[in-house]
Amino acid sequence: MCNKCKGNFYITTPIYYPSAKLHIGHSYCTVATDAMARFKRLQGYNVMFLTGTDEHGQKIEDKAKEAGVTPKQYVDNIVEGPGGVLDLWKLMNISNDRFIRTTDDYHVEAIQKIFKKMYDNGDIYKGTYKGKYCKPCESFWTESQLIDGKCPDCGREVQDAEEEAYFFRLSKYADRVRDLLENTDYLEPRSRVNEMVNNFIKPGLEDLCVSRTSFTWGVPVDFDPGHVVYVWIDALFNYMTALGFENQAHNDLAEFWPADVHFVGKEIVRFHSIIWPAMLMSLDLPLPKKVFGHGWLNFNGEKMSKSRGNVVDPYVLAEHFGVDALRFFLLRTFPFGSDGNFTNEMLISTINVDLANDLGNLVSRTIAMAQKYFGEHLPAEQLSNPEMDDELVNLVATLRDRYEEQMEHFAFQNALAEIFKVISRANKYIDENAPWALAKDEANKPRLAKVLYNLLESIRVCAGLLLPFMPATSEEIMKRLGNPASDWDSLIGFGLLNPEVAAVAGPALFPRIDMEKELAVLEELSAQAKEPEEDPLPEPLPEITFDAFEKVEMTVVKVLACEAVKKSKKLLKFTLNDGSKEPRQILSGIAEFYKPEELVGKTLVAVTNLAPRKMMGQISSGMLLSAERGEKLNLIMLDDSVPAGSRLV
Ligand code: ME8
Repeated sequence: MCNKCKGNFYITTPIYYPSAKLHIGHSYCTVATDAMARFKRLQGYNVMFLTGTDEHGQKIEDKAKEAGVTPKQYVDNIVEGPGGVLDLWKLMNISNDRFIRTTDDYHVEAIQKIFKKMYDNGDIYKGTYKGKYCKPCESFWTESQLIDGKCPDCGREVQDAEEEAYFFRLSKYADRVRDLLENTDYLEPRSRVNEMVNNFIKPGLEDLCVSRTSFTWGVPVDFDPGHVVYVWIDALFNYMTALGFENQAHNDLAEFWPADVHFVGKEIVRFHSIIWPAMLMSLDLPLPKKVFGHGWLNFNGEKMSKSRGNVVDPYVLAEHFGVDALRFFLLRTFPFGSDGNFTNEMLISTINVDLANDLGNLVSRTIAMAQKYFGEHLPAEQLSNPEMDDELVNLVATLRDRYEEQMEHFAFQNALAEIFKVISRANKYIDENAPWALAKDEANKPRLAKVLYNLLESIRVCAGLLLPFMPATSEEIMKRLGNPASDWDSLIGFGLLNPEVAAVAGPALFPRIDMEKELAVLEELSAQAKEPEEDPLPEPLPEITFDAFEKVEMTVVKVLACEAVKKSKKLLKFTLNDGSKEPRQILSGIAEFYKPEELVGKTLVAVTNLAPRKMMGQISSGMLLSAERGEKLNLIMLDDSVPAGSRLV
């Protein structure tokens, strides 16, 4: 640790599973972690901020096979390729100190040693795995853990699985883990403790299957070829291998372990609050000080996913609205511990109200007035008026304490609310003091100078505290104020700014967005981004004999006339030439797919030996053949050269 530092602070994000490009929901946790890491640096801590990618497992192996590349090529592209994870974090201004890939050699070797250690101490043993496996989640479940027979995490189908496997004695640590959860602040928010204890510990913790033999893309168990280490063991230990645990690649364990906090999404709290501490207990290692389970972001009330065509692509959003605005929106709008609903309207209105109106206007109005009334810099002669000034001055002077209190509890939304209370108060202070009126009389100049100074000093403190959220904006505002002090010590109290401050104007920090226009653009992008979802294949029918098939008479027919059936939205009435002398009448429920006039003259296929039946009071003698999948329907149409009455065989 450096002499001047307040202490060490180690913070992590979940390492991302690169099975698909990241969406804005994924960025949420990393942006929050970045804000926390920057806050701690601002306070004067020596920070280690780790993020990375979790690259093993069957899902990756399957995806690579589908794409016709090796698993390593597949993950390399998503992690390091253009528009990949590393590019995204660069774009989002993520200030991680380290990036781990679980395919890094040092990590793989360390995981092998860790697995062997737990095998040697008796906490990993060999047995047979019988149970259920959720492939997308890479999770094993017992029958009793399933919800309605499906994966309790994602609700998808699970498969039967049976194989020789290694097990970790999770059951042995049940009491110690329960004590950790119930009697310490290890897991937050507190509501997640009850969820873990009631859903997983009380029903009885079973030993955990920690190796697989049905695929190969994982860390091999070096003393038993054919087995690969369960992906969650591999993944969880990244938090320590990245610091040098069981490897020589790094050497920061003594400085940074145990971690101060792991930020994780709510669905992986179970892994971090039950399995992770149990494994650390098994190896007699210090436990992380805290796990914080944040909520999920939905989009327009639905789960985020690329296939839904939501504009949740962080690249698109950042290009349209700017990185800082996006970072700000994520942390200003949603309480970190709860779920939130992302909408484009909310994003635009937050930018317009908080950033364009409140912050942006405060900065541009104040600097414009300072330049207009005083030119290069404010004069040293300034006149206070406690009655007018004290409320704003006190609010600014004590802002850092209120902000810090919220930040220490990861309450980003509340910390920002404190800053924006000051920004609103400062805007009101402009109206109360009406600098434009003061400027009319030369005698008021010292008072006018003080009013503008108070505003510029308020802006400096707010911009300094906004740094963890909007690093580029904070820097830009400081630049306009002539780069005054903005370290932690300078952000408490009032009056540190040089009275003769030389403020420089610049373009609008956040231009106002035309809501209607921008929503239309996003709508268009959303439609383009939509990856069509395949309709599921229909259920197969039971087998029939050839005899049964031969009994179906399929005849080529020509449409002589076609009209809608009155009072029916679905039915069309066809008059058909089936090759016989008499025209045949068939009613078909396809009105939503075809206009009657476009079918006249077409050559179709009908089942002609179906018993006639009455529909809407009219006789239908047979059925027209069509192809159906999902919502789509196409009549079977033949080349018009095929004569009516031909039989399909
Ligand atoms: O879980 N809103 O990786 P992952 C908020 N590899 N957070 C979301 C989200 C949303 N809509 N969608 C995803 C893994 N996340 C493991 C972690 S750590 C040892 C291993 C969050 O790529 C999710 O909650 O599936 C998780 O915290 C993170 O993105 C990574 O998810």
